[in-house]
Parts: sequence; structure tokens; C-alpha cells
Amino acid sequence: MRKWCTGRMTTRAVSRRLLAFAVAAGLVLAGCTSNNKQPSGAGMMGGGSGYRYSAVTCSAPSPLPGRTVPVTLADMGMTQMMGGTAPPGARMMLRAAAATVPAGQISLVASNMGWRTHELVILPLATGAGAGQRVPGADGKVDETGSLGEASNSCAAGSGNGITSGTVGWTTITLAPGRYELACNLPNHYADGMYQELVVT
Ligand SMILES: [Cu+2]
Repeated sequence: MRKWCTGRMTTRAVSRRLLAFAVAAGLVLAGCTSNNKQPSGAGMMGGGSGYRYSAVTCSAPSPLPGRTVPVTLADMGMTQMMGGTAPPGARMMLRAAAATVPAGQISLVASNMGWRTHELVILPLATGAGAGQRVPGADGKVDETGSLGEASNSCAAGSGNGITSGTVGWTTITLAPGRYELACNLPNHYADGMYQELVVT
């Protein structure tokens, strides 16, 4: 702070303006965070983790067929301009509101509260395999063989070009008892932590 006070007049004025802007932006963000309902599992990330939970601008039809399972997609990006691009090591997350659901029709509703574009793919888990153990290829994506469906549309059901920041995508699938893995398979997103096991009983 001291260097701003000793800087030239013009630099000082600009710095003050930037500081005021940063403070204002911080207040706005803090307001958003406290007003928005935190998704279940958010506590695991700890307070002030840096994850952004933005309001979503659309919603899935209600009710959807079968059991509805909300899924939160989030990241610690900086701008919506990034689209789905993410380097290895970026922090992002995928959290389903339920870890166990009864077999049958299940509607997964994925809300993208992050900055980046995301998606939700439902993959079978092989016996003995755990979520997060798939090895991405050179393209940063995991093998989607056996996929049971996906929500990758903005404000719409089914497959598309991704769930853009602040929107919702959903899909209804029928799952037999077993273990499944919910994942975001945009490049590097799986390796960056976007996966969770879903047990169907
Ligand atoms: Cu993602």
C-alpha cells in the first residue's frame, strides 16, 4: 500500500480507482455467495475456497421423470471467456446431491455455477474400479465407451455443445443397480477433479 502513496499523482489516482473497484467487486461477490444456496458438499470445499456459485439463468422442467438428482458443476475460473478450456491442475468440481439412488428412471439436472463450460456424462464403473481412476488420453479426455447418457446442452435436455456458465442441462436415464461414475469430460476436466461415484441400489 505504501508504494501507492509515494507514486506519482496519476499512478496513485489510477491505483485508488482500481482498489475501489476491487473492493466493490469483492462486496458484490460476497453478496452473491451469501444469497445463493450452497450445494450439498460445498462444505467440503471449505469457506472461502474460491469456488464461485453463480445463480443459474434457466431451470429444468419440473417435475422430470423418475428421481431427480441435482448435480453442481463449479470451478475456480476467472472469466466466462475461457469456455470449456482448462489446463491440468485447474480446480473444479462435480457434486451430485445424492451419492446413492434407487434403480429406475433418474433425471440428472446439472447446474453450471462455475465460469467455465462443463458437461455431465454417466459412465459405468467396472468391478473394483473407483471414481477418478480413469486415465485421460492425450486429448485430456477419458474413454466414454459404455456411456449411459449425458447432459451437455445449455438450458435444454440431452447432448449438445456443453453447459455454459450459469445455465442448466439435464437428462433422464434408466439405471440398473450397480456403480456408476458421473464425470465432466471436457479436456482436462476429469483430471482436474470433475467426477463422482453414483451407486444405484
Ligand atoms: Cu467440466
